[in-house]
Amino acid sequence: MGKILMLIVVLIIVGIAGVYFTFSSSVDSAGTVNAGSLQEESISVEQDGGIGTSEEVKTFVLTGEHFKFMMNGLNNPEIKVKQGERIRIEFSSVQGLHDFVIDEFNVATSRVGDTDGQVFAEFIADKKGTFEYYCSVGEHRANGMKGNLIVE
Ligand SMILES: [Cu+2]
Repeated sequence: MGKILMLIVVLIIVGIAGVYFTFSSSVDSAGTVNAGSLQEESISVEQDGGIGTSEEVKTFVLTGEHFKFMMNGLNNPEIKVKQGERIRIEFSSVQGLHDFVIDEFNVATSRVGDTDGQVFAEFIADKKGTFEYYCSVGEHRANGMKGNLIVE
């Protein structure tokens, strides 16, 4: 009797594991297909696949307002990364029209106003140094809307 119970328990466990495995692998493939509906996500998924690495993306979330960038309460923050890292900049405006540009990495988001939501740019920090990021709208850069990306 005890052996039969044991056998039933084992069968149930194996069954659950099998269902779980099937379920999780179908979620993986469905997730990739469904990502098409989320434009941002599908782009990063494709880029990750294209490069052929599982390296994670380092994300920085900035906002723009009159003549300055903000990140975590800091004005025109230093953005420090390591050489070779994949960087994602998520940018939105809380006031006025702005963008986020780094010439040396060919990074430029589209210009956003405060009702336009969030845009992003991704790049690989493939060279060391200090590079200026700035807003290319009007005289914003000259008025101090800029900061440094430091690649170590
Ligand atoms: Cu600006």
